[in-house]
Amino acid sequence: MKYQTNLLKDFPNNFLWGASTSAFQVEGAAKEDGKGITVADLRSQKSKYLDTSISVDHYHHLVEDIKLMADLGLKSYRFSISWARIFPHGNDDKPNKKGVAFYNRLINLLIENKIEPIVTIFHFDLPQALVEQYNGWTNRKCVDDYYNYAKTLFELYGDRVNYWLTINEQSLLANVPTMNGIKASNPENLRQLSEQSNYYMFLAQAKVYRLCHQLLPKAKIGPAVSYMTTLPYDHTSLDILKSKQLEDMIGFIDMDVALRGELPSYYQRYLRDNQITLNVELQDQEDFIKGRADFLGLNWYSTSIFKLNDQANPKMLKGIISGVEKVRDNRIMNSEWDFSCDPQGLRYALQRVNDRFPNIPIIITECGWPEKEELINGEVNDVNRIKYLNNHIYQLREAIKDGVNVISFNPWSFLDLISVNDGMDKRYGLVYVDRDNYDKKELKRYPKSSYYFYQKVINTNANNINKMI
Ligand code: BGP
Repeated sequence: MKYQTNLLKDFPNNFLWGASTSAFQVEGAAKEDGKGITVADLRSQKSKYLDTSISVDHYHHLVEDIKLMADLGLKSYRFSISWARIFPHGNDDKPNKKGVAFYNRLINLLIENKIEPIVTIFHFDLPQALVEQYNGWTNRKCVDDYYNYAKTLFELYGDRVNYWLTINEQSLLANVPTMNGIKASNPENLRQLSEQSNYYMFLAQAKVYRLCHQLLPKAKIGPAVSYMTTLPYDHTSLDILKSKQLEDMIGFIDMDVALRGELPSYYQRYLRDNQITLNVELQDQEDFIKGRADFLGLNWYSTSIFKLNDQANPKMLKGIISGVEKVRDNRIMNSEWDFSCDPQGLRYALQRVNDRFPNIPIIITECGWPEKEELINGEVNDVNRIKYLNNHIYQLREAIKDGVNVISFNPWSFLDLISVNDGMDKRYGLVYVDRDNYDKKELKRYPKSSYYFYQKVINTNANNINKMI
């Protein structure tokens, strides 16, 4: 008898080719139809660029934007629901009808166009009222409020939504606590508060995984995790250990808790070494054991190479792992914002995740290339983005051939949107939106060259991609 492998040779026919956005970065209408103010709204008001009051006005361009998605041929669309559009204060007695209606329209339009909704429950935009009531995620009450919000979404939209993402990039929220609006009277207390909030976010998700399985047995749910490929600059054991620590503490931690149902030992050690004690309750353990994710959403953009440097202490890593600096590999294409284009890094990352959690279904929830762009005669010829997409999709197929169970690819972003730190200067979209940081212009939409390239990818199930370019 001959051994026959059952590994796939290519993208499966039901592969979900999608695209991605998040509410505050596209919707605008920040104070319309009863929506409450969020931490993201306040944070953007302080930015030197534009704020979220208009963003790219997706709220008022819904039909047009979904027509563009349908023409592109999208099979899935990953977007987030704004908590404060459903519950303006985060925990109101009743949901806000107009907010509920907006997402009903959005989801119905997607379904009419045979586009699978992939819904993020919480993407960086905590209702500000919860910060004012009890300092947001630092308080156990936030677990209950998130649970109730998620339950409301399952009841409202669960008949049409099969894929749910619980929290976007929790490790970023834990490492940059201002993203969650956390206030500390004493700055030295910030790390303690931030880790407590990290714990509550883990707990809230565990409870919501379980709830989703109870209420919506056919639906699948998982976290949207930030995971970059982390490589050591030098190849001494010391460097490799440091690189592994970074990978564990920034990338794997969210996956480990979601799939193994406990705080990993490397994180417990970090808490102990930093004299951080968490408030836990007996019942929590059962919640963690019984609430596990079905798949992993991965936000993967690029590879980072780290070099040991005692003096270096990049802001995001502060308090977690200091003493490393990021080094650029000039042999490959690098964007202005220190993102490298390293497609093999994606294949490697997927292999590492698959090694740790064999055969876990993976949805690429974000992956994209930022550029400063201008409209020239109604066109944007974004050749670097095409190169990025082509080569990453090529390597994605290689990962599938390796046996990694990737079921969906949702590049960031469907249309230009406001970047978390760089406003409209840093564009990722397949569709250009004609506005800049200072002038909202007419907010007209123009498909870029990458839109037409990706359309062909979807139409041919990536048969048009047969070499790296
Ligand atoms: C991820 C976020 C997105 C998006 C993206 C690009 O971390 O989930 O919301 O913003 O990164 O980052 P930036 O906007 O900083 O360019």
